Amino acid sequence: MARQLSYALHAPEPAVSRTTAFRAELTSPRLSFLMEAHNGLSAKIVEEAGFKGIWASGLTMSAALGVRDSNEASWTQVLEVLEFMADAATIPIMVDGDTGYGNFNNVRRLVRKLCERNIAAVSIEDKLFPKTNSFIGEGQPLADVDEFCGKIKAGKDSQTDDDFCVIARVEALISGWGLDEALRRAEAYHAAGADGILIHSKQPTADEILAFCQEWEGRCPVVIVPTTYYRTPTQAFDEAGISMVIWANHNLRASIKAMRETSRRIFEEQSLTGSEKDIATVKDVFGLAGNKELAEAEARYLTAQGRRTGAIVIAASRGRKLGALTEDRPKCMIDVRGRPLLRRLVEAFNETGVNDITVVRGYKKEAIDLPAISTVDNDDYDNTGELASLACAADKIEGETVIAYGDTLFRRFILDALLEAGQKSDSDVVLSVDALARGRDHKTAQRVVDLVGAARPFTGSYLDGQAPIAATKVGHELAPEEVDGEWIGLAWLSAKGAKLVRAEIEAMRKDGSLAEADILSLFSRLIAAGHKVTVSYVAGHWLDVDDAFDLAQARNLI
Ligand code: SPV
Ligand code: MG
Repeated sequence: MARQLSYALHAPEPAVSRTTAFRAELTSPRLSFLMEAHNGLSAKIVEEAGFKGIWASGLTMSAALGVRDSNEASWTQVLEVLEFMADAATIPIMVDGDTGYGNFNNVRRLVRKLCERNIAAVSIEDKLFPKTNSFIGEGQPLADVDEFCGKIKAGKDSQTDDDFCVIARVEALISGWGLDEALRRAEAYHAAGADGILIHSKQPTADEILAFCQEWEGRCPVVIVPTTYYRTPTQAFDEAGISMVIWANHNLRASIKAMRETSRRIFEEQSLTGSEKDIATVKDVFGLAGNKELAEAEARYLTAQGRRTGAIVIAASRGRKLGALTEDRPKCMIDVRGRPLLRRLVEAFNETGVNDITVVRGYKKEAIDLPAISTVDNDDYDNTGELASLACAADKIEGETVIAYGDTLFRRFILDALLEAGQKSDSDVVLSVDALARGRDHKTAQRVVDLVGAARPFTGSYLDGQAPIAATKVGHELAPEEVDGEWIGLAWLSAKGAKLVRAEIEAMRKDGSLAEADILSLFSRLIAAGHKVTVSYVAGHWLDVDDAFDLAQARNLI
C-alpha cells in the first residue's frame, strides 16, 4: 500500500531522529532494505512505497545530473542534492560518499556537513580519488589500508550526532583480490570504528558474498548491493546474517526507460494522445509536490488579498427559452454586445483577482472555447441538475472558491462585496442576495426563483454588512413574509466551506439525491446542519439571462 504523504515546505521531522532510526535498522536482527533515490522527487517516491531508508547513490545522482560516476559532480553539488532529498522525505538517508572526496581532512568536513543536512549515514569505499564505478574495468587500485582506516577514524571523530553511521565499503572482491584480502580489510576497518561493512561484489551469483559472511560471523553489521547477483533469493541474505540490502540504482534505470519511450513516442507521433495513459497525471505531480499543503498554508498565512480564490462556473445547460439563439451554443456563450456572457463573467472574475476558473460544460460543450479557463464536463447534463454539474468539478472546490451560474451578469462591486464579506467573516458560505426581492411571492414569479430568508433584512444602513447576517432558510417556495431576498447565483466558500461542500456532495451522491438536486438544496442542507451560511446583500445591478427579455435587459446593463 502506497503511503499518503502530506509534504510541508520540509517534510515534518519524525519523532525518532533519522540517525537513530537508521542505526536501529542497521543493527536489528532482521534484514532491512534501502532503495535508491537521486533527487527530492525520487526520495518521496521511495518513502511513499514504504521503504524505511534511502540509498543516495553516487552513480544515479551523477547520472541524473548528466555526468559520470567519476567525481565529476563536486561534493558540495552532491550535498545540494542531498539537502533536497532530506527535505523531501522523512526517512533516513545513507549517502554514497565514494572515497570521501579526498583524504581524512575532506572526510571530516564531509561528515560534519552531512550531520548538518540531516543525513543518517555515509559509506566510503577503499579506492582512490577520483573514483571509478565498481562495474567499470578490472583490478581498480585500492586504497592503502592504514590510510583508509585514518579516514574512518576521522569521520567517526567528526560526527556531531552520536547515532550517525560510517559504513566502510570493501572493494577487494571487486578488484579481484579475493576473500582473504576482503576479510583483512574488513577487520581493519571494523577496528578503526566503522559501524558496518559494505562488502561489494560484481559476480552474477552471491557465492563470494555468502563466503565472506560465513567467515565474518557477524562481527559488525554487513551491507550488500546485489545489483549483479539479483537472482539470489532475498531469504539467502537473511540466512547469511546480512543486515542491510541496497537496491542501488533501480529508480533511475526505471525512469530512463520510461522517459526514453515517452520522448521517442511523442517525437514520432507528434502528438500526446498515445502517451497520456502511460504517464503520471499532472495532478499526481502536484500531489507529490505537496500543493495541497501550500493551499492550506495560504489560508493560514496570506492576507485576504494575496490568497488564491478559485471559481466554478456552472454552464452545462442549453437555455431552451432562448430558442434559436442556443441552437449551436449554450446560453453562456450568447453574445451580449460583442462578447459572450461567459467571457464577461470571466473578465469580472479576473479583474477581482480570481484567476483559477473552472467551467462545467454540458450542452454544445465545444462552443465554450475561451482562453485562460479550465473545463470539466457534465456529459449527462440533459438528465441531471445543477448540483450534479457542480459535482463534476468537486476536485476543484479546494480552498476559497466562488460558485457562479454561467448565465449571470452583475456589476463588479457585487463580486467585490461578496469576497470582502467572506474574507472578513468566519462564514463557511456567503450568498449574494438581492434584497429587492424581499417579500416576494414565488407564485407571482414567471420563473424559478432562489429565495432566501435571513436573520435580518437589508436596511441599507451605513453599518449594514459590518456583522455577518445568517441565512436561515432557502428554497423556491418560501412564504412571502419569510423572503428577505433572492440568491443571484453567486456564492463564496471559505476553505472550510469548500470542504463542507465536497462532503455534502458526497453524502448526496450516496443518498441518491445528487442527480436531480439544485444548488439551493445544497445550501439548505448546510444550513440545516448548523454550518455558517450568511448573506451579502445587494440591491439590483445584476440579472440572469433566461429568455429574450432578459437578453434585452442584459444588453442594456452593459
Ligand atoms: C552506487 O550506487 O553509486 C554504488 C553502487 O556505489 S555501485 O554502482 O554498484 O558501485
Ligand atoms: Mg557509487
